[in-house]
Amino acid sequence: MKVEGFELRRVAMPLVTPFRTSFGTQTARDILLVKAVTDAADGWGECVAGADPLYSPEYVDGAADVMRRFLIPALAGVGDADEVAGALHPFKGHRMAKAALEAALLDAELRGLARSLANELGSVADRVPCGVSVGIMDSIPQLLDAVGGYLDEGYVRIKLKIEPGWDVAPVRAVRERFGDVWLQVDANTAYTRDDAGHLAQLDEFDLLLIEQPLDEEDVLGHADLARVVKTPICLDESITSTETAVAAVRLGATRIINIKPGRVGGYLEARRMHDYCLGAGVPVWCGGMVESGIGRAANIALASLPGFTLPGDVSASGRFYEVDITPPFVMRDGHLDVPTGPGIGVEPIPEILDELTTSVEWIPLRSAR
Ligand code: OSB
Ligand code: MG
Repeated sequence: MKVEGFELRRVAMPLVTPFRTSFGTQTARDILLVKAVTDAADGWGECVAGADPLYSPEYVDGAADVMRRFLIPALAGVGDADEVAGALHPFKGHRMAKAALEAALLDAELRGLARSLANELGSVADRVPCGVSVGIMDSIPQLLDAVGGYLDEGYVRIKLKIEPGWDVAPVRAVRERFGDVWLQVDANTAYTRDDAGHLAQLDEFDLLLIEQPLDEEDVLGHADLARVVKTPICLDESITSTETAVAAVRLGATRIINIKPGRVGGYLEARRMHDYCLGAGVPVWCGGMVESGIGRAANIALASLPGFTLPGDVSASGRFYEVDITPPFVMRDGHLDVPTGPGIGVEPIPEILDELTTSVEWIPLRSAR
């Protein structure tokens, strides 16, 4: 495959409702889409970096900068997606930017071969169960309304975002109202080691897991916390590679892992992490980053691998977007169908994409071949 260059496109997508987490409130996504133009086919990737470096050190303007300044030039001479991680390895971090470039090349390559990403990754299912991530609300009645609405739609698992001051009471209220639904919480690093006793109060609610209670660098703190709290700890932010996953599992810091392809540097690394976890008996689930249909399609493919035994933050397009840039993913019976077409199986709808686009930049590749 000869790569001619990459189009970097920014897309502004309003959310159906504000999404509040312990690190901020989002009302729209400023998405960086990457289109790889090759002699095989064009391919699409989505960069999941947020507008601000609040979830991870990456942010969307920084991702675009590192792509154009360092990453894309380093891809000159790369002939297929397998070679991307090696070519970009000298550059530290910036995994979300790297993941988007690799995803675009992988999509192009697979489209050229008329093979689906799901097949390529090792999919074993034709549909995946849908979980939903529910933001922090102003009041418990408002939260109960939102959760009730999602359960009526068919979501099979509820994740509540928590932070100090919004934890035990909302979890108790949801448990009391909705009975034994699959329920878990995500703190996005909002607690400290001193909160161990407080977090242990969540044990009585039979949660599937507590996601990333402490700072992302405090892996040891999670291991200590796991000896106080009975509910399984699941790391998100702390896990940036298969190597960090292995270390966290061995330390006893995490019993379950949230795999987000952007956070770990791409779908191929995500598969590697999955393979390790499957072998080690560590359940995994597919995280979400409020993706458009481009990233969502690829996440659904990943979530259909055999080790993804827990429902992911894999929701319908309508959970976040009134209008998606691809044909919307619609939930049926609490599940989404795994795309079967070439590559990620979906493409942007040109008129909608153009309407939501805020800038486009073409970066040609000076190929060494
Ligand atoms: O921690 O899982 C997270 C969204 C943005 C940043 C971080 C997280 C989230 C979610 C999202 O919880 C969910 C989704 O895309 O469904
Ligand atoms: Mg999380």
